[in-house]
Amino acid sequence: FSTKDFGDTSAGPLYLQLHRRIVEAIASGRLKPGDHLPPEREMAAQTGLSRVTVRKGIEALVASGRLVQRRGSGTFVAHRVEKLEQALSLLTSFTEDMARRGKEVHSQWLSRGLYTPAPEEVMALGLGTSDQVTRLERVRSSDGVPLAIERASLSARVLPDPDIIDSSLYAALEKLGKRPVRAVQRISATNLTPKDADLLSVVPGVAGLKIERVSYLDNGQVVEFTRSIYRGDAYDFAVELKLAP
Ligand code: 16G
Repeated sequence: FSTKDFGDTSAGPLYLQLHRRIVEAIASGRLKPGDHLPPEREMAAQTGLSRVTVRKGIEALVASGRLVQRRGSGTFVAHRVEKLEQALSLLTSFTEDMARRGKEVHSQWLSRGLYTPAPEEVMALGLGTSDQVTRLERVRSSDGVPLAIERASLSARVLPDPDIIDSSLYAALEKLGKRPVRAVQRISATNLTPKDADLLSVVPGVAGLKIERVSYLDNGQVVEFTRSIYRGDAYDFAVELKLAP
């Protein structure tokens, strides 16, 4: 942008002119998802607008979800997602779901290791007093768009070495002969915390889905207890219903 782009008072308030220019730049592809915007001070110098006007324009774009602000690292063009229709009755993994859609999976590790279990992990996994838990915490992305934060807990007896997971947990379990065949899943609404919103590159407070999965082997043994936060605007869950008996 340059100073000659602004100043025509018949074109409406200056912050809306800036807003419009940025929307046009995104629509035309001049600004792409993930692009970093210059700091407010630099944009003010470039456009000849005051910092207050620049801030107002940016705030309006953040509110409408076109831009994302991450604490400490600045303002970015948001990733817009198409809704993914996801069948609820099939026990699939993130990697399998994305492969079926022809999308590439990327996982950012937040942590992984062996820990002393928390009470809810003891309950869900049916652990004994001296059992340890393997925790895997990842941000899962599809074609570069972060969609979910997954926190999986497994008994260390099922998965003693967290480092054997390459990209897919279910593929690793398959190799160990422990691929789950049944699961109970619970879904509830949540507003993303600032930290989770940061990890998913969306604005804090937007709708998210909290999904909990407990999966089992054929013999009834629990395999995983996974708590995930999914982007609320990215998924459309579908399930077939039968007439109640
Ligand atoms: C899915 C599961 C999660 C499982 C993961 C394994 C939901 C809500 N969660 O994302 O429980 O741990 O798949 O994926 O569906 P991976 O094999 O790609 O690591």
